Amino acid sequence: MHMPLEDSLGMNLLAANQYQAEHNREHFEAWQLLALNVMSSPGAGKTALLERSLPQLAQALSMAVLEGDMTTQLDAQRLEAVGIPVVPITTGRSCHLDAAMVAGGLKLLKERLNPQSLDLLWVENVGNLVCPAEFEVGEHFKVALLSVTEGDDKPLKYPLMFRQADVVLITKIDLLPYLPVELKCIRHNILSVNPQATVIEVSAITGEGIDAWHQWIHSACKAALTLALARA
Ligand SMILES: Nc1nc2c(ncn2[C@@H]2O[C@H](COP(=O)(O)OP(=O)(O)OP(=O)(O)O)[C@@H](O)[C@H]2O)c(=O)[nH]1
Ligand SMILES: [Mg+2]
Repeated sequence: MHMPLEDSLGMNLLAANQYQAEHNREHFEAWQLLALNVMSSPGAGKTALLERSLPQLAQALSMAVLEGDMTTQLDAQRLEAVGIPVVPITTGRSCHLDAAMVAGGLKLLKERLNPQSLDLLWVENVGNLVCPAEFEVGEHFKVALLSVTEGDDKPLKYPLMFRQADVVLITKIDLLPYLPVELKCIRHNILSVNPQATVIEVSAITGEGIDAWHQWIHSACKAALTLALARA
């Protein structure tokens, strides 16, 4: 059977990415380091969530961030201000991080610290609800954010992101009183494309739901450690 050229190129690209992603994951496991890939459309609140969460999580976990952005280092600067080591990855024309870019980020991170001293590596992906879902970077879990201002239909219109997510955070719930949107409808649409997803409602402004989110992170760390020990 003949595959159209663009399809076979696309397949090769994804296969090469997958190969590099597995390589990254081998490093994470050797370092006993949990890697989380945080994805959403632009402005859903990825950086704000990290700004809210990292100071509290830092009391128990040693962390670093790989910060993907197309042009600026603005998000990296916001997170450096929180006191967590951040490596900016400028993707240029690419609307997503890929595994090779993350490998490059890891190399820079290793110049600054010993990755074995870390418990948790955050990867904030480029704001985009489509492409980041196609490119694994070696993460253990995918975290997708959907803000209430985006409308309840987004899980149905962009299903891959929500189908692949291990946890979906419905963000900016402090804005619900001002919007013609039903939380239960957003939740229903997420679960209709991914019945296994853990769904947590949060506000980075008021802190509502943040404890439940942190509990999820601590159980993800335990799950990754158990898996690493079982493989060792
Ligand atoms: N009301 C409200 N605003 C929020 C919340 N979280 C984020 N915001 C605001 O939403 C805007 C975008 O937040 P960011 O954290 O920059 O979003 P992001 O997903 O990191 O954006 P990109 O990295 O550009 O894709 C900012 O003005 C935030 O202050 C929230 O929980 N409630
Ligand atoms: Mg951001």
